Amino acid sequence: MVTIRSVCAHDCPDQCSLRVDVENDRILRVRGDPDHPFTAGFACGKTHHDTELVQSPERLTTPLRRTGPKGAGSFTPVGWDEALDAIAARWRAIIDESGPLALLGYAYSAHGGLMNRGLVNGLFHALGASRLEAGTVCDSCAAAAWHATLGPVGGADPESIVHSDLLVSWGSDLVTTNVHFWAKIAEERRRGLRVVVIEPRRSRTAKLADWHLPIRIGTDAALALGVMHVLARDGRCDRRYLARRTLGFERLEAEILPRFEPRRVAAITGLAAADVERLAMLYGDARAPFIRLGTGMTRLAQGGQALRAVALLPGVTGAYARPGGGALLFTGDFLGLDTGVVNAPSGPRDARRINHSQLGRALLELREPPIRALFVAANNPAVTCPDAGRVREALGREDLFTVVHDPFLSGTARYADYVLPAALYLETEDLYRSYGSYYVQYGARAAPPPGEARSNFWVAQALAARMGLDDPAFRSPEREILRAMLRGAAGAAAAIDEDTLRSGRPIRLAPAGEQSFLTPSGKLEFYSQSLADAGLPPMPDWQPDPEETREASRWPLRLLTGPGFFQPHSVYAGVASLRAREGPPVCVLHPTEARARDLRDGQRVRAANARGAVGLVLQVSEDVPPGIAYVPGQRGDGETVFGTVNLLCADRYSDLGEGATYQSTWLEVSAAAPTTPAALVDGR
Ligand SMILES: Nc1nc2c(c(=O)[nH]1)N[C@H]1C(S)=C(S)[C@@H](COP(=O)(O)OP(=O)(O)OC[C@H]3O[C@@H](n4cnc5c(=O)[nH]c(N)nc54)[C@H](O)[C@@H]3O)O[C@H]1N2
Ligand SMILES: Nc1nc2c(c(=O)[nH]1)N[C@H]1C(S)=C(S)[C@@H](COP(=O)(O)OP(=O)(O)OC[C@H]3O[C@@H](n4cnc5c(=O)[nH]c(N)nc54)[C@H](O)[C@@H]3O)O[C@H]1N2
Ligand code: SF4
Ligand SMILES: [Mo]
Repeated sequence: MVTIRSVCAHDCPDQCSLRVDVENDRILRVRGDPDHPFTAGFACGKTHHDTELVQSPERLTTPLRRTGPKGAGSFTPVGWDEALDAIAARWRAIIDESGPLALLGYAYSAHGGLMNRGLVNGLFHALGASRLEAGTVCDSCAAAAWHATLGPVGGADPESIVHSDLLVSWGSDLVTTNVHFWAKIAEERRRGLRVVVIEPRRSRTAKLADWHLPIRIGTDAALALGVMHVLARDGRCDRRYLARRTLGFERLEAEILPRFEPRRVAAITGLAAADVERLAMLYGDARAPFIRLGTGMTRLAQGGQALRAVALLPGVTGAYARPGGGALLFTGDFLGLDTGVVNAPSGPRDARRINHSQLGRALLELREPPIRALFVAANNPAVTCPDAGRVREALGREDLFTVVHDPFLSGTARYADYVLPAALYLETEDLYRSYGSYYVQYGARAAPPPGEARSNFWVAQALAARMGLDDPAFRSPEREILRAMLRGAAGAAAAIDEDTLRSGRPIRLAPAGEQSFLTPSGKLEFYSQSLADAGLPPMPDWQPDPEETREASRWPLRLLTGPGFFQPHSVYAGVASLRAREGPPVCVLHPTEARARDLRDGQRVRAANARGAVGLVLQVSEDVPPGIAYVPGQRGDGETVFGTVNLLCADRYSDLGEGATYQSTWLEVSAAAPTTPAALVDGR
């Protein structure tokens, strides 16, 4: 038996270093790496089961060609050469007839490696295809708000929590999605660190907090502005820091803050006015308060304003200047590796861009040229994209040539003309850059993939060869590409020693000193001229959203979306033990809402609105407030009673970053019919 050091490639801020026990090319065990300061010797409850993920009997082992109607899931095995030749021939014909913009191909985040994600995107970049504006289903709203406020810089180092006296988890369920940071927090609590959680439901993290503020969904901007109001009123702002490092606070103070006195903030947020005062006091008193920003508050119509307002708070008290103070959304912008080597090896600088969260609409509506060929890797849009009904309708287009590369027959793969079997990350080697801590690491391949499964990297190179592309990235092995990425590096990455990196040891590259800002002014921007120039509110504010108000008058419940603990999105759907631990796909209602509808815990229910319907199992719990239907994770049709939750969500954009707005969804929940009519399965 040998033990191989690798890196967890799941879409997760922790990016654990892993120890993988392997015998005769078979993975026996996956553990956390004690030699990584952040991983701290344990893998989470999901990845701990990655032996089962890798060895799942549901994995695909050969390429497949469709033999039945789209969506039906009937396929016949074919060889790689046959599949790749057919795909390349079809793409060439489409390019000849309609030009390369008629192609859309991408890899998304289910493999977090810079090469396995980047090279697939590089293939389509080089072909001049339409480009996916990726991340709008996830964090583009949060990122745009952060950028407008601090610029493209990484936030506070999570390891600086050793200097903090207050941790505010704002819109993040850390115990579920950032468990290694939570472990550090737990350690520091013994030393007196206090923990405040701001979030609508009693999440796992909220239950463990010193203080949980059950804020009304979508009102975080009002709370942050209320805290600023109190700090300014009580003379607790750091005026020296404000003058030195920030822009526009006087205007905010004169024009916006007067409207956010605690009584009004209480009415907006559903919290008590005394709680707004108390939060301001706690925050103002803290020497080094650390705010962990989550994307939870941004997945709705006015999410950008929310994150922007909260990210400004440490500027008011000068916490951004102190070790252990400040805010963390992502660390990812810190490195400066030359990722263009894989992402954009050649091809036009600009091409038509397609928003990920409006994928269905783009596939149905775009003209000149319409999208005629789609390639999807490491993403399951038929389940995880908003307005999944429209995505499915589009995937059902007879004239759309679809290829899906996935380790499993995902909901999306069922619609493909060709399905290509993917290797899982433990079967690939790659370079990883964490987005939740300041580490970079090279992960080795622990075992070969089963059957004929192949990595994203391999597929990108094989298709590039058939399409006549000869950029070095399409001809070189991983290690040469790694060298090229380092050669072109600027900033922190320029200091990386290649041999240390290749040895598989994690390398820490954290910024030193106080928080830097890379906005146009070089300061933290309470007032953003760039937002004003784009016709957006230059200062954070909170107003009711007219469309949400209309929806709320039509439907009694609002959708709250959150992370599944053992079933995040759909990537672990092939692990039977994790499915069992997560339990059936649920809709959680407060007892008063269940009683009002005469519904019982454990009963099958139909959650529906004008857009669609999903069949789930009811869980009755006081952990969610009245007026809310909480649906954790995005479980596929094979697991739910029928449908999937994104059939209910519109593809409307958030106020900043054109992100998804899952939580601007209203609905009703009722008893599901004992037998589900087939018409309901697609929710339309
Ligand atoms: N186990 C697990 N781990 C994961 C994932 C997963 O699904 N499961 N997903 C991975 C991915 S892709 C991502 S992007 C990250 C996400 O990680 P984070 O960005 O840290 O967000 P989450 O932990 O998902 O938490 C979002 C929380 O916000 C709360 N929330 C919802 N609306 C509001 C609101 O209006 N205001 C406030 N204050 N809170 C609100 C929700 O109840 C939820 O608990 O996690 C990654 N890790
Ligand atoms: N309602 C609602 N919808 C949401 C969210 C929400 O909070 N609420 N969260 C959103 C967020 S934050 C995100 S990031 C997205 C995530 O959405 P997706 O990107 O669709 O994530 P997954 O469903 O986990 O995984 C996608 C697919 O990648 C496959 N896969 C795994 N590893 C590999 C690999 O190495 N290579 C290839 N080719 N395939 C691989 C998996 O089998 C799976 O089918 O969902 C979004 N959708
Ligand atoms: S915590 Fe995140 S990075 Fe670590 S093993 Fe789990 S999924 Fe992977
Ligand atoms: Mo995400």
